[in-house]
Amino acid sequence: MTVLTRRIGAVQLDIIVADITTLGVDAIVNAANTSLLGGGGVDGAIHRAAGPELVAECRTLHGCNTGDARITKGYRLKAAHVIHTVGPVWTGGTSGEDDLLASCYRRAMELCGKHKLTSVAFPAISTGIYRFPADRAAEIAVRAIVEMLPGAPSVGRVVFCCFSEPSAKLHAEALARHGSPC
Ligand code: AR6
Repeated sequence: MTVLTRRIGAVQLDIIVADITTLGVDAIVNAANTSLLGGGGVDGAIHRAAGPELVAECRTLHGCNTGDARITKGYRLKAAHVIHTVGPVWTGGTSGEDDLLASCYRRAMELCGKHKLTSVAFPAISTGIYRFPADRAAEIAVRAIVEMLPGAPSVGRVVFCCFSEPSAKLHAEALARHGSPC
C-alpha cells in the first residue's frame, strides 16, 4: 500500500506499508546486527526469503560495525542485492545513536552509488528490537536520504518500506517537509 509519493529532482521517494522481502527493487536494506549472520525481525525475514546462500555469503564478510553497511547478492529474493546495515541500539539518545542511525542510511546510499543501483528500499532501521523512538528515527531517515541523493545519482527511486501504518504516517510527515508532490 503506497501512503505517499514525492519527487525530489529526478528521484521518486515512496512511503509504503509492505513486507520488504516481497519488493522487486535493485536492493533491499537489512536491519542486521554486527555479526551479519541473521537474527529476528526484518533480518530473520530477509534471510528466510533469500535462502541459506545469503548467510553463506555473509559469513565471508566477517561482520560489520554499527553505522556501517555491506552489500551481498539477493539470492532467492526478487531484489538483486541486499545491503546489510547495523543500526544503533537505543540507550537513551546520549550515546551517538542519532549519528549512527544517519550513518546507516548514508553508507547504504553510498553503496547504491558505487554499484550503480537504480532503486532501493529501506526498513525503519533500529525501530524494532533496537527500540529507537520511531518518530525520531523517521525524521533522521528522511533527512539522511534527501541529503545523500546528489551523491548517488544512479538512484531514481527510494522506498521507505514501513511495516505498519503508524510507522508510514511518521515517515510521511517527515517527507512532507521535503520535496514536492508527484
Ligand atoms: N518488512 C519490512 N519491515 C519489517 C519487516 C518486514 N518483513 N519485519 C519487521 N519490520 P527490527 P532493529 C520492521 O527489529 O530494530 C534483528 O534480530 C519492524 O516493524 O527488524 O534494527 C537483527 O539481527 C521495525 O519497524 O530491526 C538485530 O539483532 C523495523 O523493521 C536487531 O534485530 C526494524 O525492526 C535489529 O533491530
